[in-house]
Amino acid sequence: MGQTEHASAEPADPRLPPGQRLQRGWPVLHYGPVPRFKPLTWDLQVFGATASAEKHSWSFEEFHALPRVTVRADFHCVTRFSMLDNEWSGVAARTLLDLVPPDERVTHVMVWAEFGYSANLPLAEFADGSTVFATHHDGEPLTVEHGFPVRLVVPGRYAWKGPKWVRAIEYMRADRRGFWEERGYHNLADPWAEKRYSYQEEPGDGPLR
Ligand SMILES: Nc1nc2c(c(=O)[nH]1)N[C@H]1C(S)=C(S)[C@@H](COP(=O)(O)O)O[C@H]1N2
Ligand SMILES: [Mo]
Repeated sequence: MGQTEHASAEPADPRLPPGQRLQRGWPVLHYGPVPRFKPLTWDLQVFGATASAEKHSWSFEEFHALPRVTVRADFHCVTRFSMLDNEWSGVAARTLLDLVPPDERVTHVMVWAEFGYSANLPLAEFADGSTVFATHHDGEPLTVEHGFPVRLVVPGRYAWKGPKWVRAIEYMRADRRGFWEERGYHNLADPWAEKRYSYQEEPGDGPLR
């Protein structure tokens, strides 16, 4: 490749992971229909291997009374678009872990959304301070297409690891694949290492399919 070619190319934004391009505007992307929000029956549950062995659930009002955080983060979809510098506010996953502790054998969580969509995460990634159950984006309440009333945001992973319309968190003592992880996407979903597809997985990256 010649010098001139290099000079004419726009310098890549260092916040863009390999193979990603910038997106203007915010596309809507999901599998299946948009759920209708039912305020009276909506809850957010924690189940599985809790330390107390009990399930926990928050009503819509209770969830909205929890302590809140704001996180600035980039957003990377595996279909190669990225949006930089989003402001998400909501409840830190860390806060939910403190309120409903997992038992000491928990290694992973499954985050469940309406209609059975799910995504698995290592407990450490879930517990990271940047992982947030977001109700707002750039100061505005989420629209229903973008996950109202609450979606998960996991800045260190491709965006499919962030279910929209979250309804439950399952504490797990072993890893298990979520919706896309069962359908050909990489268990780890690290955008910086381009861990996009399950055929790239090394032994130990995830449970067998
Ligand atoms: N419930 C649910 N959440 C989902 C998805 C989905 O299909 N269902 N798709 C994921 C994918 S692949 C992406 S890129 C983002 C897109 O979020 P957006 O529509 O707000 O841009 O949502 C994620 N969360
Ligand atoms: Mo995506």
